[in-house]
Amino acid sequence: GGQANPKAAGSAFAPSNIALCKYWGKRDAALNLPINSSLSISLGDLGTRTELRIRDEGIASTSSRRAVEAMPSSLDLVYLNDALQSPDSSFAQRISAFLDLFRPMLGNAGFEVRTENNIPTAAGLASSASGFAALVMALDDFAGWGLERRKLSMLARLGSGSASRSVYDGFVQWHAGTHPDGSDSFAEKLSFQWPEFRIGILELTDAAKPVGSRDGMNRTVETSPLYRSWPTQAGRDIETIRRAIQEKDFSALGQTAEQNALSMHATMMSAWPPLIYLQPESMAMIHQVQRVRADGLEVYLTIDAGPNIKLLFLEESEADVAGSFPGLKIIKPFEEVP
Ligand code: 2P0
Repeated sequence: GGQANPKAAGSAFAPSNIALCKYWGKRDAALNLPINSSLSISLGDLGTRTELRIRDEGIASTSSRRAVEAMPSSLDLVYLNDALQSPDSSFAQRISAFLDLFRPMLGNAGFEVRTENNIPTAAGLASSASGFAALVMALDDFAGWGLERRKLSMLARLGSGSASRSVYDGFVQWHAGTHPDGSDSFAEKLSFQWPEFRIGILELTDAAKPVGSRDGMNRTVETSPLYRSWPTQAGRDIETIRRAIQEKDFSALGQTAEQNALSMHATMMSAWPPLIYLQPESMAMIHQVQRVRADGLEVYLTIDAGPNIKLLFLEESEADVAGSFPGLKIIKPFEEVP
């Protein structure tokens, strides 16, 4: 019955986020503790909605029931955009491994997890960030824990580092912390609104990235001679970006975010074997951003561990930016909060 505690089902939405000062490198792989603090902007209503219930309770349709009976050995049933995922898939395995952390306190049951992404799952638009944030919040809703945001952020971090930032809207800072147990490594919302802030997403290619972020950052920390300068730069950049947000100094924000992203890519490229996430289309776009900026249009870019480019600009430049970059998807992070 639905009156019992825990609830029959828990559900939550979490936005995706894009870092302006990047998280790159861990000091603890098991707890996802970062070497440097990072700062992001959440993407409003673009993200993940997740629903969670105990498995086998109230399976509605016969087709679902048949699908379930076909895989009796799996503990959890994991759906992504309505499609049941194989328990051998890395997607289902990461979710089940995460749920293992909470199972003992929730009756050791298997779960049915339904997750819907409204962001393109393409390279570089992190769905693990919104995914684990939504999963933790759905668990909290299901179990009736009523955890404070800071705790939700720390739990989401255990699923994926960047997920620690996706439990909030707007600008968010993830404090790296120094404790080996992670008790001071959580994200916090920066209270500044910037309604004119725009993000443009260019999906250049949906080619799967050759190396995931997780292995990529470990390889960078272990082998890149440039990585030793990264924590210092990230520390400087995050302060500059914080100040720029506070003072609404878009030029300072854009310049610092672009330099931060390209510096991260420099550490990736100098790893061995080299990590080159940029594709020819990415390079062409980087040069085009420089060209239009030289022509007086104030637009900056950021790039994650993938080939796609994200543009940063203000509402006043929206028409010109859209004209210069056909196919651009424009996100208004402060106007699309659900
Ligand atoms: C970020 N990225 O700050 C950086 C920039 C990619 C490039 O956080 O191993 O999926 O799960 O902690 O969070 C992607 O890494 O890695 C990421 P894990 P995660 O957004």
